[in-house]
Amino acid sequence: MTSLLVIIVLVLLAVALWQLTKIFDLTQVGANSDSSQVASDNDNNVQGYLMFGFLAFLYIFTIYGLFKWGPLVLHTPASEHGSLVDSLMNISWVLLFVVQAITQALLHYFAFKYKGKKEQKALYFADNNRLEALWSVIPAVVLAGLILYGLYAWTNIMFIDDEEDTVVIELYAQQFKWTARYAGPDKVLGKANVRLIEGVNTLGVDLSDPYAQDDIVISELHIPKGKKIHFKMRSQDVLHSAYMPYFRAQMNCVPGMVTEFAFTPIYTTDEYRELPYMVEKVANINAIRTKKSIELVAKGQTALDPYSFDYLLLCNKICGASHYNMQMKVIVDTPEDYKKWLQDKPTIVQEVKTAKTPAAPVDGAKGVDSTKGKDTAAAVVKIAMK
Ligand SMILES: [Cu+2]
Repeated sequence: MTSLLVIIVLVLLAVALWQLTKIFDLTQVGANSDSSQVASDNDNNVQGYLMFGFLAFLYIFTIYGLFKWGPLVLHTPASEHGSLVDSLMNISWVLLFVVQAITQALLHYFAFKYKGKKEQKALYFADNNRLEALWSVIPAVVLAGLILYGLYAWTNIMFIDDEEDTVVIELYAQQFKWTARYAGPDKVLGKANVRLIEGVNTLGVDLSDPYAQDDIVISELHIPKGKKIHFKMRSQDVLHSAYMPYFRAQMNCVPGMVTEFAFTPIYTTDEYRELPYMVEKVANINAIRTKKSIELVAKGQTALDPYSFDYLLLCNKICGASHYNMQMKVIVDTPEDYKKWLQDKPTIVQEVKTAKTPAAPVDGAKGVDSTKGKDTAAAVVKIAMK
């Protein structure tokens, strides 16, 4: 509502200004001024130099942006194929910069050089085959090169060898959370259907499917370093997009179909935290948070917790009101730690069985749930305060 009022006020101000200039023009009638609508040499000169001014603005803003926001781009990739994505991106950037710098300079220089002059007539020619061939062939060759390299990168990244020993994990997207399902030792995910969703079986796993017997459903994603992780994505409701920026991985999650992406992590979470650039980044973030905390405490509010780096699985498709907070922590373990973490996890079949067995009326049993609720409530309050 406030923004609407601001827009209305701005529009009214603009109208008022426009009317004022009209009144000013009227007061000038009869004075010795040039009211002709045809551009004079002087007007053309001004326009010519303004072109150069705009060119300078473009260059200065580009250089400023490079220094100001350049360091914010993603740094060291944490997956095997990540460097391939990065080099494709970097080649595209370099090409864009070079082409942009040359074409903008030429465009604005010629606009200045051939600015209108009295008594000067424009030379007319219908076409020039050599020129047209030149400006068609060069972009065509460059673009074809880029596209071919992109295709080569894409097929390389998307190729999943069925014979290869991979960890198969399902990423289940729904408004607004992620759930992971591990395929277990048989490396095959059991069938699932939305119609089978009931109680703790939140992913609708078909519990009668032999392949589903060893499936494990979990809300925190652990993956082992150095092993290919084969993700299969599903969505319960709308389009989501599984985005793991540090692994240079992104894939849409589409209701009614299974999409896939596979990558091999090359740094454990702990190793990535120790990378010099990350140490520096985290120190910077924490310096900002400390400063903010001092302000918060002065106002009688709670201080912010210090930040530590974690890989995240984010949703990269605007899927609703809480889209911004649709995320899951991804922890890359050493293969040994991963094994240890996974070994005592109950399968979904066991979980459903436990849920169905009538629990003895012990006070503690319900207590667990209520604390969980409190935790979530506390988290919501924290987010709202941020
Ligand atoms: Cu989403």
